[in-house]
Amino acid sequence: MNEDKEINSNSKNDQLEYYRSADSEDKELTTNQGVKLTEDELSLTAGERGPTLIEDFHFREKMTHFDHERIPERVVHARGFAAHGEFQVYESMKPYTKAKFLQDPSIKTPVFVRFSTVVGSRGSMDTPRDARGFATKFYTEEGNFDLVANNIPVFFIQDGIKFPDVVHAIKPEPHNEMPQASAAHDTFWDWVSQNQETAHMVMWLMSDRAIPRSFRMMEGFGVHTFRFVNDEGKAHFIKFHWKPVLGTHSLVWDEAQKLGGKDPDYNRRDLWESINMGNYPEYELGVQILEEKDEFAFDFDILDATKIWPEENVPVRIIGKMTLNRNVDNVFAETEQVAFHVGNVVSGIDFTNDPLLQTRLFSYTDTQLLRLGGPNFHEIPINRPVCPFHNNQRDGFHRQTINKGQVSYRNNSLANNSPHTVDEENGGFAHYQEKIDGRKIRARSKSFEDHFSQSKLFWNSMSDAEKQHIIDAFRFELGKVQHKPIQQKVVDMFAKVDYELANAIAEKIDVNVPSADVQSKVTKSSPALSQENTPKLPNTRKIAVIISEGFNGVEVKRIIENIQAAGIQVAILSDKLGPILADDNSQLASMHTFVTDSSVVFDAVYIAGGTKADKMFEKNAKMFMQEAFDHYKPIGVSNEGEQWFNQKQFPSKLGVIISTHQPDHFSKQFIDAVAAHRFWNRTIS
Ligand code: HDE
Repeated sequence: MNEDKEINSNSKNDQLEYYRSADSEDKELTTNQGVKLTEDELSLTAGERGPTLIEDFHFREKMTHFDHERIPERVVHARGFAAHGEFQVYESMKPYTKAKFLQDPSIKTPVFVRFSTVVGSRGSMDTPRDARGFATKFYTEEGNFDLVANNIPVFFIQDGIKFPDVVHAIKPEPHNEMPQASAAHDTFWDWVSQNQETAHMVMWLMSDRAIPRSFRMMEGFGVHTFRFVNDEGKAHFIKFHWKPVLGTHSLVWDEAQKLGGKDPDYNRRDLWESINMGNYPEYELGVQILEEKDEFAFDFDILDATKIWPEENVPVRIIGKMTLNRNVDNVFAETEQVAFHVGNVVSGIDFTNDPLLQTRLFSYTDTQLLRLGGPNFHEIPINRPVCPFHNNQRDGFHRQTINKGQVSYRNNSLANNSPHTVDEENGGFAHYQEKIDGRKIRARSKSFEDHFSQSKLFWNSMSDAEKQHIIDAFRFELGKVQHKPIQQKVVDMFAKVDYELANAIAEKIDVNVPSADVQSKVTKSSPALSQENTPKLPNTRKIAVIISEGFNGVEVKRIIENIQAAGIQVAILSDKLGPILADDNSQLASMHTFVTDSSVVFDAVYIAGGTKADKMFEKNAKMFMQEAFDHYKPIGVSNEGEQWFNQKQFPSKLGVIISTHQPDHFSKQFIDAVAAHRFWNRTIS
């Protein structure tokens, strides 16, 4: 397949088309053997009230297949959602890498991206406090390159031999399998306090990064240091970044928890609907590039996955863009069966001695052998490269390819020693010839010992609101811990980051005030780490417009037109579904009610009013408004909505846009407020 074809953005879709089942509509029902069936709802019995007969091959086949429908979920990152898209480099990266998909700006490489939470089971909610996986498979002309990234740039541990331990500690506790999809329990915090290299990642985990508003609004990080190698064999150290065009935005913790019940599919629905509407998520690919001579130029070790390279010291160079433009046809076939592997690299991209990276190189194939049932999972359509592949591997469970010929070994003379190897100049992968000289030893370099300087850098970089969110998150998580000594040890640990932080936690969880003199002395900050400094755009945000009968038809419709023109999605909400009559006898169709939806599924609310609004507002809108207000969301009010809002005496008007009966002026202010995302400095009580 695809033996001689050039790769383009449709290559993967074309390949998948070959495997798509024919549409079943109007087709005859058959068994898997193709036997046409006369009946599908009654099993074969001896008499109408008699025993069921084992010769019923149809029943046996149907039930057997059903009985075997499940495969093991991923041991981590079990809950995920994916989409197809394309990647295009902005300018040739030839000086740094020979990877073909990074050479030519006119080439569109097909990609498949799976986003995930880490800890929860496959059926858990989308919005727990957790890191998010952001795994991309690039189907390049030289083979698949997998960038298996997270939305947090550092990891809990420095050496992958501890991965089973940290995962056991954070997953539900084994004796009672609680809590689901949450770090807020004793074993996790016990582990944190016993393994202080976790400090930096835990700071990120307690921050707003761990509750993203949307998969479309989060960054991605390759975490490890990789290498780019050019066609002269020269290498650079690099780190990969994804930067969402819409900026990096987060939920409020209370909102995230409520969404877990109101819409557990919140993030996947957002991705699915956005792509269906043509609001294609876009991410720019960035790389931080370091000369090999600068390997030791920093006060951290560049091989340590608990460290970032601050963007202010090593700028992120934006090199291309990925657009997700197609939803999957079948979640199991594509999203569930996709197998990413950090070891899937192409010529021009290579590894480093980061000990965390090295252990990942073992784990991914190993886990997929079990999950996907044997060594041929590269043949599953979603995993197949779009370029040709030939070797002497044969057989195994679920082999699809019918390899022709007598020979399945090298060296051979019977088939001209085919398939033949390829030299480096012609695209053969040659591992970077790093000189290694050392003793076999179980020890870690002293350059990995500082766990607190970058934790403090992160803390220093947060806005006041972001700092408060981190404090609140620690109070929540540690407040759920049952063992006092664990709470105390964690507070003492984070006193090494920042005294104010640790003290603020201690004060609410009934443990001793930590020592003031152990905190990190770092005073630097990195503005790139704060979400305050992210792009802020109104596009694709979802707004509830609340109306009742008798609303101001001319004004409301004008405002809706304006906000839609800014790319905002409008959901008309009332106390009933169907047409709602305006004061000028025009109407708008309500597709949402206070029963079907709550404020947490919207980014902002516009209370337009209506002559019959009073009763409806008093009964239903009160909760809706209060919640939107407490989640710092933009609020627009006009007409009866305004009167009603004023009666409620909310403690702040920050982020509340009040109509001046100049709809265009109001729209502009409201659109700006929506772009601002949240008004964190609003006084909410
Ligand atoms: Fe993974 N990780 N991981 N991980 N990881 C898996 O592979 C592992 C790490 C990441 O959507 C597993 O197929 C080890 C860092 C993503 O299918 C498993 C270590 C980063 C996904 C595994 C790490 C990641 C996985 C489970 C420490 C960010 C989901 C199922 C050395 C750079 C991919 C599977 C998808 C999945 C092992 C740490 C990202 C068990 C041993 C750091 C996005 O193989």
